[in-house]
Amino acid sequence: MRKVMIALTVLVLFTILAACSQPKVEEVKSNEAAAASTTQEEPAAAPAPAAQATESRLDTVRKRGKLICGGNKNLAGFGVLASDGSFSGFDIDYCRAIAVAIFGKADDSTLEIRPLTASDRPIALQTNEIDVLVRNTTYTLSRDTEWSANFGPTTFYDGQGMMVRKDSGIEKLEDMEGASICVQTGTTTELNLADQMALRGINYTPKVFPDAPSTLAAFQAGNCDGFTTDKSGLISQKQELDDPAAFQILGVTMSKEPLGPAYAHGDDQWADIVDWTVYCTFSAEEFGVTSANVDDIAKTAEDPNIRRMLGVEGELGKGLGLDNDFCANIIREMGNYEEIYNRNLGPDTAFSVPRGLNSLWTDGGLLYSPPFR
Ligand SMILES: N[C@@H](CCC(=O)N[C@@H](CS)C(=O)NCC(=O)O)C(=O)O
Repeated sequence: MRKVMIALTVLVLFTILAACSQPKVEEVKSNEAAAASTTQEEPAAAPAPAAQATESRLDTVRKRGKLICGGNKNLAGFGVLASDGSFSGFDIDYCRAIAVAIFGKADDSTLEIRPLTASDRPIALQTNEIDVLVRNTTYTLSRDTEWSANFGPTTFYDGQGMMVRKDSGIEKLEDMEGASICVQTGTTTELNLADQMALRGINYTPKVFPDAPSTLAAFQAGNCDGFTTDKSGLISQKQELDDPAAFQILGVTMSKEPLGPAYAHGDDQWADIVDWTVYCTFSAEEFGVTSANVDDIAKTAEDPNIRRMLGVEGELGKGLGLDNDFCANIIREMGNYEEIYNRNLGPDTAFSVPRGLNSLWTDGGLLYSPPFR
C-alpha cells in the first residue's frame, strides 16, 4: 500500500511539473504536428484554401510583361498625354519607377499608362483594371475603406486652393459670398469646398464638371468666379489659361491633400514593392545618390546603408521578390526624388513649385524613408 502511495505521489508531481513547464515554440509546433498526424486518418488532402491563393500581382505583371498604371492625362507636371501619345509628369515618373523596379527598365513594352478621370479611380482599382494608381490622388480614410484600397507613401504633400481673376477684387474666401465656383466631380476638392464654405458661413453655387479641361474652360469663359482644386493643380492649370497673368491663386489653404500611389487590398508583397520604390527615391536623395553617380557609388560606397540600398550588400530586393539592385535600377533610370521633382515641377519648369513640405526630413520637410535594413 505504501509503495502504491509513493508511486501515485511521484506521478502527480511529475504531471504538475510537466504542466507548469512552458513548451518552446518548436515543441508546440511539433506537438501540433504530432496531434495532426494521429488525428488525421486520411493522408494530407488537397492544400487548404489559404495555400491556393490566387496568383500574386507581381507574377501577373511579370507574365503580362508590363505594368498597368492608372494615371492622369490632363494635368501637366503630374500626368499629361502629349499629341505623340506619350505621357509625362511627376506621377507618371512614379509609374515608371515601379516598372523599373520590376523589369529593370520602363518603356512602352513594360509600362502602360491608363488615363483615368477622378471618378474612374475607385472602379479601376476594384476591378483590377490597373495594378497601381498614381494620379494626384489624396489619401483619405473613406477611400482607404470604400475603395478597398491601400495608400503608399505620400509623394506630394498638397493642399486645396482657390484661383480667381485678379480684377475680381477677391482676396480671400470671405469675399466670395454669392459666388459661383467651378469644381471637378469625384474629387476631395468638391467635398472640402462644401465643408470650408459652410464653416465660414459663405453661400456659393458649385458648378461641377467631369474633368479638368471642362472645369477650366468654364472658368476661363467667365462662368464661375472661382476655380478650386489642389494647389499643385491650380499652378498647373493656370499655365493652360490664355492669359495666366490675369489670374491669381489666393493664399488660403483649404485642406490637407497628401497625394500618392494607391493599390487594391489583398497583396502585401505588391504593397511593399510600391512603397519601397517610393522610399528608394527618398533615400537616394538623402544619401546623395543620383542617376549620374549611382553606378560609381555602387562600386565605391562604404556606408552599409547605401550598399544595402543599392543591392551590393545583403538581399533586400530579393525579400520583395525583386532583383537586389532594384533601387539602383530605379535611380539610374528615373533619378532620385529631387531629380524626379525638378524634372517635372522644379525651378526650370513652367510651374516652379517650391519644395516646401516636399523636402526631405533632413531639410525640414516631411519626406522620410524607413531604413534600408
Ligand atoms: N487630389 C484630389 C483631386 C484630384 C483631381 O482629380 N484633380 C483634378 C483637377 S486638377 C484633375 O486632376 N483632373 C484631371 C482630369 O480628370 O481631367 C483627389 O484625389 O480627389
